[in-house]
Amino acid sequence: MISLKDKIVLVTGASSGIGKATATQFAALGAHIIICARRNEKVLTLAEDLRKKFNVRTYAFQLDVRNQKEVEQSLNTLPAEWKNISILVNNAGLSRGLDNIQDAKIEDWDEMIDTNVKGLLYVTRAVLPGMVERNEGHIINIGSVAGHWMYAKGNVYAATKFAVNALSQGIKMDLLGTPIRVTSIDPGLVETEFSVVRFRGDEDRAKKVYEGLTPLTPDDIADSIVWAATRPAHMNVNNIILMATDQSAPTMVHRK
Ligand code: NDP
Ligand code: 8X3
Repeated sequence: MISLKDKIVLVTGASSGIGKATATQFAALGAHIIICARRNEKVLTLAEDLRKKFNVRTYAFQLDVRNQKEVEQSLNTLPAEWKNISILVNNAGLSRGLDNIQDAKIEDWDEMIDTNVKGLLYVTRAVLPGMVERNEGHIINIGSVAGHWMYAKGNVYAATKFAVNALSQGIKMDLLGTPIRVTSIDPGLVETEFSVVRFRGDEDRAKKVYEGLTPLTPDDIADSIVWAATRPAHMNVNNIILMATDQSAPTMVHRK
């Protein structure tokens, strides 16, 4: 097992849900944590909490992963003590809407593609050269069961997660011969702000997604991320698909 003590871990989209739980679990194991999201207050507060609770160093900043210049600028100008990122968790992502393709809003497509695919690429492109230079690193992408199974009206969101799956495979191929590892963690239903964001603040509609079933929790996903990150160096966890016991496919769920 690899120790996480004093490793530098960057988690994108850490203001909520899976990203927040992941940053917390890495800090609990002694890693120093870089976190970012658009809601700066939330990442600043989390950074402060983790520093106090786990006695690790933390560094938080505002970042919209869709803005390539901002991504490049913020990651290329990290203070020297933060430059050697060992683990990158590409978690920032979202879904917008649940509509038939013929009715969907073009801006929803743009937002999902720009965040889930292009944002992940921009952050990876900014961090990976340092890993290659130091001959050390692990890229962990958050995909989805929607990157393995289509579902009606999941069209563009699922397409972005199929793309994440393809990128995880492709990045691993491009890094063959280096010790850098690449993992895709692909969850089913996890209760976070995900559905509130998908339905643009409609809390009632969001709650219905998880009604009568026991969804996964952000900590369930963080556990699997930490597990993949702590395997011995010769072992690459390519992909973990996780579902609630009450789920068998994206829209096939058991409700009490
Ligand atoms: P949340 O909505 O709770 O968290 C999403 C995080 O992504 C927030 O911190 C948000 O921060 C950040 N984010 C969104 N857009 C941007 C952006 N443009 N720039 C920077 N950060 C951004 O949802 P989850 O925790 O559930 O989602 C995390 C990941 O898990 C996503 O990739 C999602 O697709 C994936 N996933 C979620 C599942 C679920 O059922 N919940 C299942 C499978 C995968 P902010 O708004 O402050 O920028
Ligand atoms: C989120 C899970 O099933 O809503 O990636 O697409 S699902």
